[in-house]
Amino acid sequence: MQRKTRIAEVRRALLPARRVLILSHRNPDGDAVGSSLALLSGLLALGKTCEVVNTDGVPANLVWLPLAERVGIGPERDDYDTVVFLDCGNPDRPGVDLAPLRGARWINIDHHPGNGDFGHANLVDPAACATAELVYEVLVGLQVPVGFTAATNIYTAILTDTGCFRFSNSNARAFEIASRMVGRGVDPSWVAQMVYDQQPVNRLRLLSRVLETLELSPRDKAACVVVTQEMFRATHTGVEDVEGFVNYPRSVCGVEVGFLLREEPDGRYRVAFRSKGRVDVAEIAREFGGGGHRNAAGATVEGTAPQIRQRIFDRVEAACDELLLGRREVG
Ligand SMILES: [Mn+2]
Repeated sequence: MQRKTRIAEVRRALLPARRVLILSHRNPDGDAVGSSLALLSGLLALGKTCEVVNTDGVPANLVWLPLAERVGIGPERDDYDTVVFLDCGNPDRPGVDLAPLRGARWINIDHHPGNGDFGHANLVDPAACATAELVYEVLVGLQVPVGFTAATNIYTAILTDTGCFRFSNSNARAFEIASRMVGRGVDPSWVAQMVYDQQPVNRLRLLSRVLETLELSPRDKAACVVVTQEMFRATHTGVEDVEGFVNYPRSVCGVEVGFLLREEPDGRYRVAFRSKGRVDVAEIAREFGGGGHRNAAGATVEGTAPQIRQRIFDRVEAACDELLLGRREVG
């Protein structure tokens, strides 16, 4: 279905809504928080009662976002007529009890490939640079003015989800909307400073330990770093401090796929994959029971760090061999 039709569908679902719950995925990023708050500002302007919930709260580098103080960590009522899922590939991603929400109308707005259209209304487009792009279009469809508050949230979501306009989702639309948001008063230099230049010193102490674990696969196509619970304890840090670390192994010269293994309290490992674009890491993540985008994906895996690292090294090297073969056939 065309995006326009989907937007109209979401608009029709939102217009009669009175009590709206806005949800996004656990361990939220700039897109999860930014798209939630942008939608909140639009729905408040339409006079709706809204609650924004993220089980993990707002990460420290995003607490300055306009309306961030409105994010709660659990639903406070059980009489919502509408629930909006943002940036969630499936309804379990927010980590909230869905049973009391079954009677509400579910609206699903997302850009993850493989999103199962689990809502009553679905606006899912993997071509969107961020969920916030889709939220922006919904706000335009609802004819609510996009002021400084919504603009700052949308701009920040696009900035962070495109990796500061470096990832392959940095398309013309990303720049177009970002430019419009600057036109509404967003200051890019200020936003970048607020998001990226306020790092807690403990995060850098953690980073220095993590970089010590850097290993490359035999032919340097994959690079891996490991984060352990012991490192968190030693540096007084937590999961939220790891955000972005996976870009270091990915940034190594010649490497196609960077990945980070993060030890969970139960001993399993959360794997974050990042590709430079040639290797589809969503496919690899699926083989490990996870999923995601072509260039950014994740999975939770059992085993020791060296075992998991070896399995992924083998898999990435095989994928690179296939690419090479493919190129020869073409040539
Ligand atoms: Mn996103």
